Parts: sequence; C-alpha cells; structure tokens
Amino acid sequence: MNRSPRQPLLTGYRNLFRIHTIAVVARAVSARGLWLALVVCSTAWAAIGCPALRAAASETRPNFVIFLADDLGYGDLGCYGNRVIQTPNLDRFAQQGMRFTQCYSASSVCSPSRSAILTGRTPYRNGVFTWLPEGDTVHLRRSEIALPRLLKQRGYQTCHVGKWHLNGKFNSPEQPQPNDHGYDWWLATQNNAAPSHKNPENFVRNGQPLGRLEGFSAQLVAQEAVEWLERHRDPQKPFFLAVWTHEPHLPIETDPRFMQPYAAFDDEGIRQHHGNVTQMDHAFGTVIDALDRLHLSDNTFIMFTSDNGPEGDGTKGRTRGSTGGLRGRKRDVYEGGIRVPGIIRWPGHIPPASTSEQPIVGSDFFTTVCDILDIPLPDDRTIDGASLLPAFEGRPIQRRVPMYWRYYRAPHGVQIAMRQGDWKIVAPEDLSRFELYNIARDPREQHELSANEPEKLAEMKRTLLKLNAEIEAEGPDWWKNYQPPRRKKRPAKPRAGASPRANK
Ligand SMILES: [Ca+2]
Repeated sequence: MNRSPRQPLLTGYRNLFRIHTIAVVARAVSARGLWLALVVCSTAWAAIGCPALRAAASETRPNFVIFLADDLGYGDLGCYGNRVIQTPNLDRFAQQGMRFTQCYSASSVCSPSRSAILTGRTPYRNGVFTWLPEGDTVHLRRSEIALPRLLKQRGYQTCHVGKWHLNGKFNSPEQPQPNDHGYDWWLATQNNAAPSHKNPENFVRNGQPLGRLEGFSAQLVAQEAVEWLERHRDPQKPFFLAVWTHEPHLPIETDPRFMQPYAAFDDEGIRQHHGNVTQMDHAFGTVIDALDRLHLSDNTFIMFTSDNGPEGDGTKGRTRGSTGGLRGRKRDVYEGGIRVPGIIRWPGHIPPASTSEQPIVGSDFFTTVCDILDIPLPDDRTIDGASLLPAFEGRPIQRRVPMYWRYYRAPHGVQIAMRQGDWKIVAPEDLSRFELYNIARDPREQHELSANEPEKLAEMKRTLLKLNAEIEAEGPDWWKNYQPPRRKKRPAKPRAGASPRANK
C-alpha cells in the first residue's frame, strides 16, 4: 500500500453520529459543562479532520467495482418504482448506498457509454462515437487513458468480465483488446452473447476462445468474477473489477427459474424480458455475496448503472423495458434514452439508504476514482467527468464541462443534447434548430420552452455551439462519412472443436 487515498472530508452523517454519541456520553455523566465542551471539541475536530481516522483508513486503498447492465431502463428496477419486475438484490443495495434519481449514461447506445466510463471523456472526444458492429474500424484507441491502465500502474489488479464492445475487431492484433487497456484478466464478448444469453459460444478468456459454455450469460459472467476474486487475484493488492452483463439486451434468453415470478403473464415476451432483468439482478447478488464472504465489502466502492435506455417500443417481443415514463427510448437523446439507474455503495463514506437528485453521468466514474485515490487528472486532454465525492456529502458537484450527448442515428430528428444545471438543449446534428427543456420541472420533456425563455435559450445555444466545436476538434473525425461494416452472417452451428464448459 504505497499511496494513501484521499478520504472525503468527514461526512455530515458521520458528524451527526459523532455528536450524537458524545451527547449520549455527556448526558450519562449529567455534566452540562462537559457536554458543551465536548460539542465544541467535536465541531473543531470535524473542521480539521480526524488524523486518527484518516491514518487508519489510509492503510488500505479501496477496491472499485463497476457493474453495468445493458439496455436497462430508468424504470426497470424495484428501487426505481417498478412494481412488477423483481430485483431484490439491487433494491437491498440501494438501501445500503446512494440512489441517484438523475443518473445518465454518456450515450444512448452501448459502445460510446462504455468508452466514457473507462476514459472519463464524452464519446465524440474519445472516438467511440457509435455502437461498434463486428469488424468496425472504430475502437477505443491506445492513446486514450483507460481507468484500468491508470490503476494497474498504481498497483491495482484489474479484471473485466462480460460484454466489452469497445472495438470492432475483437480478440485481434489489429486493435487494442481489454489487456491493452490495462486488464490483467478478462472474459468477454465483442458485443452480444451469441447465439443468445443461453449457452453462449462467443466468450473469450484472456485471448482464448472458449466455445460453447453451459448456462446463462449473467451467471457465467458473475461466476467468473467470483472465481477471479477467490482464486486469481492477489489478496495483498487492491482491485478494480468491471462486471458488464449482456442482460437485458437482445437476444434475450432467460433461465426458467427467473421467469417463474412472471408466470401469470400469458405473453412470453414479458416473462422473458422481466425474467432477464431478474437474471441480471441475481448475478449482481452473486458478486455482492462474494465480496461479503471475502470480507471485502467494507473497503469496496461499487457503482451499479446501465449503458442506455430500454430497447424497442416496450410493447412487443422481448423488449419490455420501462423508462419510468420518460420521453424516448434507447438511441434517443431525450431522457428515456439516456437516464438510467445509478446506485453507489461505499461503506463509511456514503450514507445508507440515501438519495441524490444531482445529475451525474457515466464519465463521472473515472473522475471520482481518480479523486478518491488522489490521482491527478490527465492535463493533456479534456476530462468531461466530474468527481462525485461532494454528492456523497450532500454538497453540489463541481462540473466543469456540461453534460453532452450525441448519437448520429438518434430518432425524432434530434441527435445532440446538452444539460447544464436544470436546463437541457436538444438539436439536430446540423444545429439548425433548438429545443429547450427545464428538466427539474419537466423531466418528461413535455414543455418545449425555447419561445418562452429566449435569454436562457441564447445562453444554452452559445454554450452548446462552443462545446460542440471543441469536442469535434479534439476527437478523431471517424464520425465524418462513417459507413458501418456490412454484417457478417453468423454460422448456424458452433465452430468445430469448440471447448466445452469443463475446459473453462
Ligand atoms: Ca446497451
């Protein structure tokens, strides 16, 4: 343990707890003078920080886990108001940490959101501006500073399990792979589990294709995370673990045991989709249980979130995710495409069962981890993410760069959005017209205010035009004249010689 973490200033709830404890003692001795003296001392102690506590805490740097669901909507969890879908593990987790009511993915589609989590940079800046079909030339470049690489350089062990989706040429020397971005150990797919979540055939572990695996994707991924925690990592070192499930992205296939709670629905699509979210929740619980069993939970920062809003229109097939009433869905730059669940647990630093209404975004994860560990942010490039440490203490987040979204194939004639404070501006890619919403008052974006708020519109427009130009200038121009590769036909049968699960 060669560096000490930055401990957040003593949190408000800790101070309350301390003052309460002192009050109990003071009352017990029934000495009014002593009580007042102790309160004064306690306040001074809180103001200067507690050297003893910091020294004790600094002996162990925290571990970090980022658990990412795929296409999980804002309204898909019990703790976000869903009354049908069962997510007991995440509901319990929310009771142990902070639930963010305005958490955003950095994009309305998969790959860009993931790129922002690892780099702290908005996708058009880091180059991963769109979701990446197999064979795409777009990828997360070596020149990006990915969080696992940064942490590995500081003595962390690093592991990725689940969907990767940060290159088109997966497991090929032509593009960087998870290990090139700093992962010691990885089990991943390029994009979706194929042919479905059941018995997937396309997982690769540390460069070795595994062939057909028996089981369901989320459980296979969680089991790999557990095995890595138990058997492969060095318990003397802190770790960074990314668990990125395929669930509930298509092609959905759900273990019948997780569909059981929805047996009353005649529609198999609903049983499959809702069960798939429960399948993901179960995998989340598996990882949490392992951290508890290994006595790692107290010193582990865990963030749960999703990479974008729900697929489809929500009424047919297996795309039955919910935006919780927000406008738009996956691919949209309206709230339903980008606002997602976001829950963070960090015992001793985040008050249990707390809620924050501050807007946060996936790229904040990078900056927060750097802030906790006192790692200076790279100064040769723009980092869009903000540190969330103030939010944990109920103070305002200091956001230097407004939140920005862009997806060139977003529907409804608008592809760009920016949020600053309570306000959001939405525009087509040619920036020829603008919509303005007050998200705090109108989260469903029902009241377009550009005509009513000309001054705010002008201010937001100025900021957006400047930010958009900066981002376009800083990132690679892969988005110009982009042509996605033609989709390859997937072979109907597993490749010959595919390894069975037993060789895993
Ligand atoms: Ca996704």
